[in-house]
Amino acid sequence: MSQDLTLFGAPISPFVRKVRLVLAYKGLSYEQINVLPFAAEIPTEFKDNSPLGKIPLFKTGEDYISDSEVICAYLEKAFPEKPLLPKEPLDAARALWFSQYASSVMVTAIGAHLFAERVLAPFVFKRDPIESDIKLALETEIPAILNYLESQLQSDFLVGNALTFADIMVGGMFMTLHYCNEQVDKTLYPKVSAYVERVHNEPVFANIIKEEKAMLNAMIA
Ligand SMILES: N[C@@H](CCC(=O)N[C@@H](CS)C(=O)NCC(=O)O)C(=O)O
Repeated sequence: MSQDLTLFGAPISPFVRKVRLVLAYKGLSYEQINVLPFAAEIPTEFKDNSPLGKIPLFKTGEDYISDSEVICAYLEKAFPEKPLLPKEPLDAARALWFSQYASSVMVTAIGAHLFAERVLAPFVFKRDPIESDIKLALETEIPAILNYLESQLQSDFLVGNALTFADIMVGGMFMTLHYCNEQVDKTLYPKVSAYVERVHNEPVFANIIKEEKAMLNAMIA
């Protein structure tokens, strides 16, 4: 590889996970520096080079890039082998749409309302969960997401017949759902349930799921 790559962030963040999945899929090696934005100790290099203080931050050579979508766009251009953005313009738009949808709607419901309250609140933040957020996620927001995805799935993957940025981010959010001990109901959402199983069995996902599960178990022990 021609230049050093460094990823700053905590793998359990869905935005950091997205970049880790893309790096792994493209077969790129990199250094990982753990940064938790709310921790007492934040590395100076991260503070000095992350304008919004959010993870992930990425370093390529001597340059820094913020925001997971932007980092992924960079990786796709810099390392075009094993593409994750379809060539056909409308397919590319659809892949980016699902990535956006997962980064906004799914992160709010599954990440902020369910995972943060059911897992992070008791085990990391050491406070009582906000039960109304969990209820909102489970009874309203997540069913709406599953209905939408069920209506959109037409083949093995969200766009065409190959893994794209859409599956990277959507599949990643289903990892978070599983960490909350929730599964997709096979009877109500047969296409989504089969899709999640298929994507999570892709080698790139299977390896990262194994790594993250070990980290999560250590975190909540
Ligand atoms: N749009 C950003 C969102 C990144 C983000 O919100 N990361 C969260 C962790 S999951 C964070 O760093 N939060 C700290 C903060 O908002 O100060 C991206 O895609 O990278």
